[in-house]
Amino acid sequence: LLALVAAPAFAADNLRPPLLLTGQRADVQDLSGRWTYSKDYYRTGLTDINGWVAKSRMQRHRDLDIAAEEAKPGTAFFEFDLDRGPAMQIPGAWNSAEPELRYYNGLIWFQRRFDIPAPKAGERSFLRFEAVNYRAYVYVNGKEVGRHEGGFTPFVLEVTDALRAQGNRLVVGVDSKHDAQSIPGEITDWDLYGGITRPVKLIRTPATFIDDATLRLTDAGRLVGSVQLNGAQAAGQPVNVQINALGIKAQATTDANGEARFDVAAPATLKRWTPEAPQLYAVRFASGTDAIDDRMGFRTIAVKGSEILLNGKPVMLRGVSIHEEELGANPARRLTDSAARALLSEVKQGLNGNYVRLSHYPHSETMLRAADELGLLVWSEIPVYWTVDWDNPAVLLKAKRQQAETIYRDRNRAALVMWSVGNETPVADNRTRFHAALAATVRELDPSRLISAALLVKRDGDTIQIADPLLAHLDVMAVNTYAGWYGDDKLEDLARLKWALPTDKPLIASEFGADALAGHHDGSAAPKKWSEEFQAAYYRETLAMLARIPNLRGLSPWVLKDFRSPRREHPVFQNGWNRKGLVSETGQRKQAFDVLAEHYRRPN
Ligand code: GCB
Repeated sequence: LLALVAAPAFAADNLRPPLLLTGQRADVQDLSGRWTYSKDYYRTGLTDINGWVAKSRMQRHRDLDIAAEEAKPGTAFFEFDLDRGPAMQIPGAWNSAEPELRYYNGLIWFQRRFDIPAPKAGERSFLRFEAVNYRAYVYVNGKEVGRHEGGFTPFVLEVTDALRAQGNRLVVGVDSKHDAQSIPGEITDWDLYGGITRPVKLIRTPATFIDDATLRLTDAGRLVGSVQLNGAQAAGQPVNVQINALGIKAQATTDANGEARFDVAAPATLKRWTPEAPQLYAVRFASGTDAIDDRMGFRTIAVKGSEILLNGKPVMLRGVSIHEEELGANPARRLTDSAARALLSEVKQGLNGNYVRLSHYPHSETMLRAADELGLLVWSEIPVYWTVDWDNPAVLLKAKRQQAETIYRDRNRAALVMWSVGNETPVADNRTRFHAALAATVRELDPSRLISAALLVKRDGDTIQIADPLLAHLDVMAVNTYAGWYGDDKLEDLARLKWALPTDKPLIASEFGADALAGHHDGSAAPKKWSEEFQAAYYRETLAMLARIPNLRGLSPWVLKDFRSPRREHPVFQNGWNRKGLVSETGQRKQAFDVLAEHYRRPN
């Protein structure tokens, strides 16, 4: 008998993502800390290849005290014991936790034991995972409570009936393996860190609770939003939204689906959020039995002709691309608030920036909240990167679901102005259909923000073009250009290159860059690649070339910090790192940093 213990059947075809993605709640138990783990290279804990007893002796999710079983008279026999396993800090990627796991790519089981306070009558409990890379199989006290696919988006599972007062056993199988049907696919130019990379929280709610709440400023000067209740008493309930600093208290009643809508005039005292003055307001959404708090800014964003308009005024995006990787010699994909602020402060204060491209996947909520507070406009991207299985509807659905989870999580962040539906995907009909469908989903779920994608350029002699039908679906053009680094152009050739753009939409140079090893110098008249001098000269020439494009409205060169990439194996200069950072992995600034900072200091 070939028994698949856990066939990979993930959530249904439903873009309404799980619950509780937004806002801050009162009754939350943080499950961060030391989790034990057990490696499962052959996935024996998930599959019983031929019906042998291997199944029970290797299934890590079982709710068993193995030491006690072994102490009993008899022949107890197990080949794991998560209660006595090694431990690592969660959240955090395993690649950085243990040298032997640096390039581990596969399944690892994690366990966290915890107690809970006695539940009040009718109370419900949910586990909220902020990110597990890439697939998660979740068990509570031996019972499967859910699965999730997608390494950068949150998911929530109800565990009300699975919990007990003491000694809860939460076991999560984490499979980092990417494949032809995953998003992203198997090959990326970054480290596909595996693990429970963002916090896990146990949330307790009343029987009927606020599942989702949103509010935003419209071009017509209205504050519009909604509250969604979940539970048996969701219909016909009074709810309100309150902003004390603005004297706002708006009431509404939920409809048969538990949803209530708000639409009130924004008072004249409202200070709009801008990068220069990132005003946030304490907002409280309340129902009869529940309340959530948030800190939110209000602004508008639009495109008119070649202009990007922030609060109705043209804005030039002065930024840089960043990966979600903390500063340090052994970074983990885990971002504390201070790690996020350290990266963003380099953009804001160091580079004189007002913008970040959070590439190539949704970054943690911590990063978005830090951008809201520090005053940096944000581009958020879905990891449809290079190539995925364009013709497979199940893969498109995965992309849409990741996009929906990100939108519901982040739509209350004023900093976030643009959704990118992909990066450097080669032009072809099936690929364009895929992206167009994804863009349509974004428009439907969040019509208030701009849509873009980082496209590839086409070279015709000395002319650079964008020949991409996807442009018709985008508000803002964005291109990655590496003339002078990849390819045959010399730096002095860049002055000759002409840009022939197909539309007058605003253009963002979403990437350009060159590698340099921090501290590696070449003071000659024609510095060689890998030196700080070459990188600085490349920046000067590229910035001069881009400045000649009339509809250029933004820059996010590649990249703020050197980042881990297993494809980069030059033994002198790379050793597993992409060296296009303006700072080294530990934060040492290279010469090009000052070139860009100086460029951003000049008036637009
Ligand atoms: C790109 C990719 C980015 C790479 C970069 C590079 O175009 O979008 O993910 O890391 O080039 O360094 O080659």
